[in-house]
Amino acid sequence: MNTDTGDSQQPPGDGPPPIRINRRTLLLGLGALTAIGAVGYWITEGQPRNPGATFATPIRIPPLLESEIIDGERVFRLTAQAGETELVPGAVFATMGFNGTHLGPTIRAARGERVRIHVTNDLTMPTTAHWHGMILPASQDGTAHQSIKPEATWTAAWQIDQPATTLWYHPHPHGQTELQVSRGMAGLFLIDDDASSALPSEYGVDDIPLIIQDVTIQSGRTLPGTPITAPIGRIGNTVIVNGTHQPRFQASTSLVRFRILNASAARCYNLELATRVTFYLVGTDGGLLPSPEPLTSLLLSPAERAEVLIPVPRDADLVLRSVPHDLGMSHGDNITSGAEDTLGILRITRAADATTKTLPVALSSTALPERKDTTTERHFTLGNTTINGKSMDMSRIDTVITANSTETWTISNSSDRAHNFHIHGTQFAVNAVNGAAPEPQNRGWKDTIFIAPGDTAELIVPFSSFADPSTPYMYHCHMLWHEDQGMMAQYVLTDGEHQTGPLHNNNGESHH
Ligand SMILES: [Cu+2]
Repeated sequence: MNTDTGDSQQPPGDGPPPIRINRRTLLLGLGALTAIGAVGYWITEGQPRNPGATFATPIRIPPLLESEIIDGERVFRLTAQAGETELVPGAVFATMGFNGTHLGPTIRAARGERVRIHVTNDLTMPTTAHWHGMILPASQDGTAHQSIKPEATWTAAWQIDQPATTLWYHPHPHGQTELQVSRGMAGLFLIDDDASSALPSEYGVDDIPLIIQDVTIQSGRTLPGTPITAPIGRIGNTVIVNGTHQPRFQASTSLVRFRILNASAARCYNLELATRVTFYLVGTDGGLLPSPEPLTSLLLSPAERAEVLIPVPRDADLVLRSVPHDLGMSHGDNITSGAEDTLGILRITRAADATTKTLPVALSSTALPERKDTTTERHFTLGNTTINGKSMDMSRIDTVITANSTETWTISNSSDRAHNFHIHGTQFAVNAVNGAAPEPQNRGWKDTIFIAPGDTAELIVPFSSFADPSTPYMYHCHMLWHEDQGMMAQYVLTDGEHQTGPLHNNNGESHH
């Protein structure tokens, strides 16, 4: 039995479905996948193993998106495309991406810059481009209210005014987000400022993006639209990172900054370095921490990001992996949701001539808002696929908020399913989880937080000055099947004088 695979023992799920599998290559390259599927459960409960130890494919690095300065704005161009990509040796998948057939280029801009991004849709279905974690006017946010029809182009423009961090972009079409994101429509959006240069910041050298997704290999069979077997959505059985199967990164420095994004539809990853080697959290969804926080594990639910520093000593051969964790559901639901899996993510080795870098002692971070700053308190209850008992209605405003105010949002998960909670147009602070101080990974700026069944999170949410009573922002579960099922609601920012509505769509213009 080959236990050095990065692949789990889940039953087949979906998306993206492989459309062609070359059986011979698959057998050569993946060895015992089918056998693992058959005995699966025994492995996780049984012998110790170290998936990832033999990973050998150099990890792909998404290219930086080129830009040009026009009239003082940094101008980018993205094109949504579909195609076929061999994500796993021998297995060709139907995929989607930006400026390519899978994933998207990394967008990079500095705080204070004005950016303008033209997004053209070459898909055969409507899409959108949402800038996840960005603080910007709702009309530029790229939700289903800014739909881009096939062959149309939509343009977003705003001034970046938030601290250095790792954001991302992905489609947000109502009911189709899981399909498009899990087929590969995801890219990073990096914001730089003076403070972030204290960290390793040479992109692709010592500043490495890790976009983690799971796909499903179905041993020679194509089964599009297989049923969902987990209460949190479709769980793949094979991990890819930046579109690379079984990746290895050869470090050319003794300290590497990884910007990790969970771009999976539903799977959560409990990341650790084998075996329990300390790494350092330096940034959360929306900014840097005051100082590096030593950790031995880190749970990332879909859409969450973490910036970590990993020391790579001489002769290092490290494995970043995901290990079993508790999503707070029943044992059976945890298992079908992948929480018992051990998965190799990335093997990290060091070049013989690597240069030495030292861990920074302090980072420059911005102060988080506090409960005493808030003027309004709201409560949200998460059901199986509802928020406060309601399902998404694009024509309904659920919450009206005064621009430039800070509110306390208390989110309770009253269902027996694990969820997370994402608020558009803001970065918030986590004041408490179940009445206690949050875990280190939730002590910085956040835009998405994991909320287990029975848990309650108290968020301090500052809202921007971008009042627009007719264009809503969303808040929703970022487990994409839940979101597509309608686990989403809308808020508008008003200046306190103007009433809301009628709702306005800012869709892309057609070419013809
Ligand atoms: Cu959910």
